[in-house]
Parts: sequence; structure tokens; C-alpha cells
Amino acid sequence: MTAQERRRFIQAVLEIKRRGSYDELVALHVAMNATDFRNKESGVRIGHISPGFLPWHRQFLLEFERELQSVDPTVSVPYWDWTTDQALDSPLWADDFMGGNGRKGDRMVVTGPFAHANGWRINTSVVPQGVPALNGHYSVDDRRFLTRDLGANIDRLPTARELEDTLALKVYDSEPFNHLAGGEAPFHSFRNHLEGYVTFPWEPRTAKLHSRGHRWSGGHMGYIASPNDPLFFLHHCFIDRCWAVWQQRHPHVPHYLPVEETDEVPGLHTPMEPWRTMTPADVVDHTAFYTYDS
Ligand SMILES: [Cu+2]
Repeated sequence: MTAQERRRFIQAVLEIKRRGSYDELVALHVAMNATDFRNKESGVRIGHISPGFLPWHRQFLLEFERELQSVDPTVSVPYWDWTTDQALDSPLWADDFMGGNGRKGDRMVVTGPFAHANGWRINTSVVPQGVPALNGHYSVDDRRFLTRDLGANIDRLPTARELEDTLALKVYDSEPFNHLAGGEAPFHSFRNHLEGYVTFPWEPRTAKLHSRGHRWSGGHMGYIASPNDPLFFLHHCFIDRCWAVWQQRHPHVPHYLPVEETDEVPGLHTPMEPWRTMTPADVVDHTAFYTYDS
């Protein structure tokens, strides 16, 4: 990105934060996805631990981008390619873009446009309650500052090899369409490997790709109120691009499954909550809405 593109993106983010629509998106993510995590095996799962993960976040990114474009029509959502952009001195973390790591102790972000001292306030935040942490139960977190803890919770960002191996999978998703799908050979769940709940035998058993990006970033990025960190949108935009790249590599397989909805997860023609304006089928081809720079 040019310095000008960075500046316009940041200005638009700050403006929708001022207007309140940014925090509405944060609250929406918390509300929808608190239910996704309540019963990972057999609960209703729309945007996480679900084939809906990719189309739901695509619509979420589109809502975000439309808000930005209502401020500045030239702005689009950038992506963070963490397979190559891994250095702590990357322009990603510069004062004119995402700002840097959280400070020692309370992990408060103290540089860049999202530093508390520069006016960025957290209005909708929750912390996980109980064990396991991601069980859909949260309590209100009244700290008003953004937190990050880069590299503290997990040793490294996802690698190009990890991504390549996942992009090679030929099936979008499979039974039971949750955090276990595709965990064993023949690994029939591109979605679940990308979401990061299962790994290949030659990989560490901990979070990969999408999950690893959240865990590595730490602080707010580590849990369900993660859109409080604008980094969320750059991370998810790259995940969204991974879906598009996977489709290009596998033109002759279904690009979303299941076709029929189940009691738990959206089918190809299920309107996505809470908007109910589009189905996975409507968003499966991103070129109807935007394109990616290669
Ligand atoms: Cu999410």
C-alpha cells in the first residue's frame, strides 16, 4: 500500500468509529458468535466452527467495507499476508498504520492511530468465562484500551507451507461440519483446516492459519471481541482471499457445502444471520463484489 492508501484507510476507520458503526460491527460479531461457541459439537453454528465461517465473514467484511466507502469511496479493505509479512518492524505495525505491540504488563497498545492516548476507545468488549475458555460464555470487560501481545501466546505465524498444504485439499467441508471435520485422512475439510481447528500429522497440533493468526496477535485478537482491533479485518481479508485462491485451484468442485442446511449449520441457500440479506450462494463468487490484487 502507498502511504496515501494507508492514510485514507485509517481515516475512514477512525470516522466510522466516531460515527458508531464500527462498534456496531464489533457488537454484532460478539452477539452472533457467542452462540457459535456455546455447543461446538451440536449447537447452531453460523459464523464459526461451521462451513458458514467463510461466507459469513465475507459478508461481515463487505458490511465493513461499505461503511468505510460511505466515508471515502476510494478505500477498500487491505489484507495481511502473514506467510510473508512476519517481521515486527514491518510497515504493518508502523505509527501511520496498525500501530505496534502492546506494552509490558497490561498489554496496552500505545503507538499508532488505535492507541488509547490517540483517542481509540474500546466500547464493546468481553472476556471468556469458565473452562474451556471458548464456550460461548463471556463477561463484560470494561477496560477501554486496545491490547496486543504479538508472538507471546504462540511461537510463530502461519507459514507458506501450511497454507499450501491446506489449499491442496479438494473438499470444501464435510460431516460433522464442526471443529472435528476433516481431522483425519483423507482430510475432507478445506474450511476447517483454514479455520485452524485441525492439523495434518506433520504439523504442530496447535492452532493453524486463521486460529494461529488470532492467537499470535494476542490481546483482543485472541477472543470473540477481536474486531475491536482493526487488525482483525486485515487478517480476515487474507482468509477471505485464501477461499478465492482455493476456488481458482479447484474449479470443478462445490465451492460451498453442505447444499442442504442442517439443524446446526447454513446450507448453500440459507440466509445468513443476522442480516438475512444474502446466502452463501450469493457471496461464493467474490468477483461480484470486489477483486484481489495478485
Ligand atoms: Cu469471526
